[in-house]
Amino acid sequence: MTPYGLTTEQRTEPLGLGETRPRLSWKLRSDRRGAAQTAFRITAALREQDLDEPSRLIWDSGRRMSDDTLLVAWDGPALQSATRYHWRIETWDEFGAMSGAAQTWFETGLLHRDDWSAVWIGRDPVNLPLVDPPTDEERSFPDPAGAPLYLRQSFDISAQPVRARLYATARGVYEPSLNGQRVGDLELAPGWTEYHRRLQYQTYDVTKQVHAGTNVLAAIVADGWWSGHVGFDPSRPARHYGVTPAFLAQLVLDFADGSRQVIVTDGGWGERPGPIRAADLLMGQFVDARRSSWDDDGFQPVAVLDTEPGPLVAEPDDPIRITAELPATIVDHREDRVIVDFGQNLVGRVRLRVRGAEPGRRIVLRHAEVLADGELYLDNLRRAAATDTYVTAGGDETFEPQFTFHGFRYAEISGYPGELDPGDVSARVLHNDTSFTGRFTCSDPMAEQLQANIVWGQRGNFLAVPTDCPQRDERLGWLADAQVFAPTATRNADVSAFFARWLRDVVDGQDADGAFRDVAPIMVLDREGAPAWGDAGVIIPWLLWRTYGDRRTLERSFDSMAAWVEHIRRHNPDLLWRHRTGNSYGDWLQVDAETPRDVLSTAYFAYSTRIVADAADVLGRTEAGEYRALHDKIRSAFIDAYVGHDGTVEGGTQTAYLLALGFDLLPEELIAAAADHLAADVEKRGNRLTTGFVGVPLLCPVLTEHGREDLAYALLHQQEFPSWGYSIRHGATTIWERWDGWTEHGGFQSAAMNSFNHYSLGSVGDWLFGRVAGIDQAPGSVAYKELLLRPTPGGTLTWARAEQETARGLVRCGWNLDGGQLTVEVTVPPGSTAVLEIPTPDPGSVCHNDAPVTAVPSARGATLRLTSGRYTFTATSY
Ligand code: RAM
Repeated sequence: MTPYGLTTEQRTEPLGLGETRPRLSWKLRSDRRGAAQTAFRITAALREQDLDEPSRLIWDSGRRMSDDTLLVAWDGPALQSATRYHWRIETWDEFGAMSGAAQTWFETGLLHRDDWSAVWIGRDPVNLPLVDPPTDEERSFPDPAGAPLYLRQSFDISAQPVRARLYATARGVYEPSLNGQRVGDLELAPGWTEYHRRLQYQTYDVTKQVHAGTNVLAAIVADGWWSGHVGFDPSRPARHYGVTPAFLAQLVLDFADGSRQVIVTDGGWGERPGPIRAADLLMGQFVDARRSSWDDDGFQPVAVLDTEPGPLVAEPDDPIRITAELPATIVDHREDRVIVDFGQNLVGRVRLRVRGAEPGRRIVLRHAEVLADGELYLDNLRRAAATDTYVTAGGDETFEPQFTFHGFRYAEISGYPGELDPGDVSARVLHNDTSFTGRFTCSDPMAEQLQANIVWGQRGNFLAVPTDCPQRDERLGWLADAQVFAPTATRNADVSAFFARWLRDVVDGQDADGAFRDVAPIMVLDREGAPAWGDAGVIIPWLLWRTYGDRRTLERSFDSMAAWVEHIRRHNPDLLWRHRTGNSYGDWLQVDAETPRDVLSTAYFAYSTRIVADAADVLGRTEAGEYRALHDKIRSAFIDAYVGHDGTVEGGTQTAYLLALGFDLLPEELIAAAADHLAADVEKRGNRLTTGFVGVPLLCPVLTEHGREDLAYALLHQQEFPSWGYSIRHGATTIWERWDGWTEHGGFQSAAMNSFNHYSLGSVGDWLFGRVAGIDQAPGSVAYKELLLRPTPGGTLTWARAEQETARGLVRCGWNLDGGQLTVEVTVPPGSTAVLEIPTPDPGSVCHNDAPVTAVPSARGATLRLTSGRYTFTATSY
């Protein structure tokens, strides 16, 4: 049994950590039946080789008799800034034998305010227009704060440092360089947070990029979210945080003799405009390559903007990176323009190679998710120009914008000199670099395409914050979208640190009355959150606890979670949530089935209250009883107001039933009747759904839970409108915002709101893993300690399987039907146990490796209790 996958603060080898008591985790791997950790020991040292020297350890936890593997808090000496710590984990197995060891490191960032001596520099806002502003031709969009800043400073050092770190951030987005070479591989740093509350700095190891002699530290800084266009409000399109971008950096050089030299941003730096004449996240980038980047001419002294570094925090999660590059095919070629297809609706930008153009040729790239009559369909981008322009320098050149991103599958390239070779154009995919380790596969290509569409929606929209969409002038951190999709996201990737970080924005956005907002960071919409939107502030911390065992985030969020529930209670003394519902969106983008808003909101009120009660229990808070009692009262109020004696739920929509059933809001004796009403509605519509964002995550899970997996599968396989299959049949490679984004009968939905890359309706992914393949955890389990494996053959599938890297290790579950035989294969990681339900009409037929096993007959087959290990069972199939 070996430890692997070591993380510090849920990240692999983080550079520049801000937590003063970081939490250490490891996973376990073993093929042995019943493998489990019984004890562990953590040791830490300042140098890797010192881990082998007992006298040089700075921390030794001693052997702790514990099965903990998750988020064990640092208990060594107080951490110093800018220091690398190596730590090793040793584990003991169920026989008490030492079973394995592994090691890793983390490095602290600048932990204290006075570690910073850098000051903010930029262009004096008063003189902005004077410094070579972009011409009308260069600015493809209104209201630029000026061309991006090219900032630089040279410095001399007498020796090669043994260690060099750059700590940097921007008001805007930045790309640092040293001696003409780009530093790091981060994109759109510092990301987007509630900037006036928390601004993230990044840490770079630049030891190999500095040398004895004269060096030049430089950065390009563009508007980004700070001063560029964000959101959809035409009356306030840009400059949400500030008028002009700025830069803050500190380069720390440590020499072999123990001395240290620090280079900081200050009034001695120079600034001038460069080849990037305009750059904006929504609008695009304009590059005039004829202008030189960094030669000595024309640098003016910078303005010192601010001496207080402000609310700086170390970037706590995986940064944005380029994670893939997709090739293009040419789909249309006319005189002066080519349309290329990357085969996938994606988020990122185009990289283009140009050979032998004359200087000054203007190449324009426009981007679209879909084509209409062979041309780019641009209407749904609204105000987002998503246009990149390159003016060639001449020669052999490669263009790729770095301070913008687009949501697109197609690009139109005009002005390209000569014949475009498809090998000279590619799409580069951008997102927060969370590790995608989940897999779902099955015998139905359409269901596999659905899974691919879900994953691509996640990739494209986990960019700085969980966004609703990546292409139009919106791209906001909508709370409901995030909470309905979050369980699915955890299947596909490790999103623990990503969500924990974004939750801080959610909490920062809470108002004095306890209301969360609809979006975080707050942008455009500064009103109280709507039902199912604001509730994300309660649901996601709980999800992170359940999925990853992240108790610290739950603790930090608890008061806000309770305050949200109190906010609702205060304004709704009869416990039906009808007042202060913000911009109540209802079951957003449902089809032809309006769920009464108060049914939806009251259901969510109950659900959030139950979570607060459960969270209080976990945290040992005294409020648990009070919230449980409140939950019971809301539930009674819900039943009195909305539930009929025949199990009907007010409104009678699928979503009304799904909320009542899924959130456990029905009296025991009416559950079966309500489930029948739900099933009848699906059947009456010819196995069609009506659910919007709020209902859809519950749809297949609730049907399956109540014995109607036949209908859940019918919905999965449905290809008529509205369904996932309908969009796939019409070429979707991502999840659409609306079921009717495009239909045969109506063409495109209103361009006023029609994204083809929105993850919300992809929340069915949790069911693909959880029920189709069968990986879930028992109700009270944390971080998949007690697995509930329920492979569920159905529909036209002949096999399905999923793999998921849980916080404790790899879980697998899959099944295969062959003739009359069902084979079930599962992997349970060390330390976890599982309840496996094998769906068979004949529990006596269950065999393990051909030998009969005793399985307990249960309602839906045979139940087995498993310890860790890999198993293959067979049984008679239905
Ligand atoms: C639109 C988007 C978004 C949704 C809001 C209510 O802007 O569809 O995803 O959350 O409306």
